[in-house]
Amino acid sequence: MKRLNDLAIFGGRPEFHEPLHVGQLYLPEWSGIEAAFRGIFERQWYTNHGPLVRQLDIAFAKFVGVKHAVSVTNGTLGLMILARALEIQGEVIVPAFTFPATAQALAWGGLTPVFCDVDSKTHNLSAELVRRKITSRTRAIMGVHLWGRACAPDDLTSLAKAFSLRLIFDACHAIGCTHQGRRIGGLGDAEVFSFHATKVLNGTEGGCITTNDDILAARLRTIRSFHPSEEFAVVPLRINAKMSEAQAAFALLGLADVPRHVEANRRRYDQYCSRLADLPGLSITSYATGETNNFQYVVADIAPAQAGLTRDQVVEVLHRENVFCRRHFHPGAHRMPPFRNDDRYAGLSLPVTDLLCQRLLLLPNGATVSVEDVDRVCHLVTTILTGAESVRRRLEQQA
Ligand code: T4K
Repeated sequence: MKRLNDLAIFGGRPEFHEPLHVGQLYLPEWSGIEAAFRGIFERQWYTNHGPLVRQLDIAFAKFVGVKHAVSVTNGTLGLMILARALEIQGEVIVPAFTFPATAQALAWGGLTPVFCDVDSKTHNLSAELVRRKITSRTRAIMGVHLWGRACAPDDLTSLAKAFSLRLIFDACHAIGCTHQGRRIGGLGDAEVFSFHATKVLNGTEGGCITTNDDILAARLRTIRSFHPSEEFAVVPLRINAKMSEAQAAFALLGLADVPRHVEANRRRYDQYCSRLADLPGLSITSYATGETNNFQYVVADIAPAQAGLTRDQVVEVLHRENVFCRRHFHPGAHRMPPFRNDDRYAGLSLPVTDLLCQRLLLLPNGATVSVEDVDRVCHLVTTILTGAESVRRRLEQQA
């Protein structure tokens, strides 16, 4: 195991020969992929609502416990067409502390995101923060279940009702996660999941909108395609947001594996928590004991005054060791184009978002991260933080 002077910033060899990424893939068994693709080739039916997409719509609705699941090309398109299907126009309150797709999907639909700060403990919107942003122009609230933690669904539902607002959730992090013991997916008017390659359930790319509203589901199914087989409702505008059979094949195989992957994620998460428990200035984001999380995200908070290093300095040293931990999310969505150059957002103060953007980092987790990998990453982090002063001096010399 490395000592301080063996770190790559001091001239040592990187701990990992190959990059260790945060977004590790959850690959299905090769035999399953082969069988699924044989079926696709034999049917010669690649897209346009083939049998695998239909099967996935049914299977994911059952998995989540909702009436309807509408698979789409990816989560971003899911968010875009959901806003369109609900005919939302005007302002939508969203957290700034999220992946940029959340807010940019609204902008694509001609909507105006109103950025809201998040709670420092949950990293999510709270009803109190949202209430302060509601004006006569507000039409909807879009919560994000960040790190798979439910985004105040009960309070936001009451608030949305009181102000006659639409309530939708970006559930892209929340596959398999629960709120009050029930799987996330049936909250608000509808929820949107991502099946991106790095997600615990993935279709390489992909996404899915879930809802209990029959009329909304019919509109979504019509909007997602120009293909005549999918006309269920009269809608003003359609788009090609179809999922392909190849994507559905991966997602169906992955769906069966979710419990196994979640359990393995949880073991690695626990390992990080116990190995890094006593480091001053570092804490790992916790998940509610009464709920299920997918443990995909191991989120470390670096408090610079106690740790002796900033989050960015820790990230730099880990990158030099080939550990590609991520600064999610940096910067906040409000500080990215197109919003950062928009006068309407000038002077926006979101102190918790800005703080989290400076302090959080994601550590590697996922199917291909071994117990030994976690041990080595934890050892590196421990070496870096216990030698914080020397590390900082070294980084300053190299700057
Ligand atoms: N809302 C929220 C809250 C979201 O988090 C996301 C997506 C969305 C909406 C939009 O959903 P989608 O339209 O994407 O379905 C990744 C994912 O690309 C993104 O889907 C995800 N959230 C976000 C949290 O993470 P990046 O830019 O951080 O990571 P990316 O794609 O570069 O992958 C991370 C690392 O994983 C890479 O550096 C290398 C490794 N990797 C990645 C891929 C794709 C592999 O080893 N193999 C691969 O095939 O966004």
